[in-house]
Amino acid sequence: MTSETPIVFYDIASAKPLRTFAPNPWKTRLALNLKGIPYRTEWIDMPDIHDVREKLGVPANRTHADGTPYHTLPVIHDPSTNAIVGDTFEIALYLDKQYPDRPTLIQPSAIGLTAAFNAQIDGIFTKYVTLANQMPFDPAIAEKIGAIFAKRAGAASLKDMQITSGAQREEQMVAFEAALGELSKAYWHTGGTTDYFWKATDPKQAQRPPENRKQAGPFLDGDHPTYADCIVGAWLKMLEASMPSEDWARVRLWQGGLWARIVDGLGNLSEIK
Ligand SMILES: N[C@@H](CCC(=O)N[C@@H](CS)C(=O)NCC(=O)O)C(=O)O
Repeated sequence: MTSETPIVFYDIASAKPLRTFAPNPWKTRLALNLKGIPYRTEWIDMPDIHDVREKLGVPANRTHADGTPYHTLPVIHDPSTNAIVGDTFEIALYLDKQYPDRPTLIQPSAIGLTAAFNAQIDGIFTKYVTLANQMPFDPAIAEKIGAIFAKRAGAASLKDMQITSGAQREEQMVAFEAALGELSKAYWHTGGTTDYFWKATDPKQAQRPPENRKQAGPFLDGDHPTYADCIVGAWLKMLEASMPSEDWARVRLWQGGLWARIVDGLGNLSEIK
């Protein structure tokens, strides 16, 4: 691959300034940056995703509740091989296979494990996605996008699906904190699988990580991110872009500031090229 043939990365356009906000495109952007592969972004308005994928000849990879397929981003087109890949996980596998001399995203022995982790993480964050009620849609098409989401969910409008304030939102925030508390146990350097680590209401019960683990982090396996960290990081970047700032500030501090350390630790991989 030469610099004349950067990968084309199709991402969902936001309001100006153009920036990534959707979680799946974030997974791929973090992965491309982690591998250090030259690429350029092609920004696509959400209502145009269908036509763009059809034109590229990529089959739809998600289905509505009634079983009908629909198109999504990201897609990558690699001019050096002419490969077009339209699913985040397949993109990660393609990049490792095609560019083995760059940092590995997924160890060959952990492909199934990482796929299961991806599904698990998507499930946790999707459950609370309505808390991200300030997605930076382009105002010119925001209504159209809202109508797409509402129709899919069988709601009258996007506003109807969102709990923007009040006791119900607070309940959701508390439940989300607990869900992320469960996830925080996967970070071995935070102290293991006991609830006491993050629910340390009684200081006598709080489990302290062993000395050698305190130094590690902030990623799942220590100092160096892999694709699994891109998956979690992608959802955190979505929240950063799309939650009211005061709520995002709370999430950053949950579980002893773990989420802030992760998202900040991915700072140099978050460049939008
Ligand atoms: N399984 C797909 C899912 C991709 C996906 O759901 N992308 C979302 C953005 S995060 C999308 O394009 N949504 C378009 C829509 O909802 O119409 C992948 O991993 O690439």
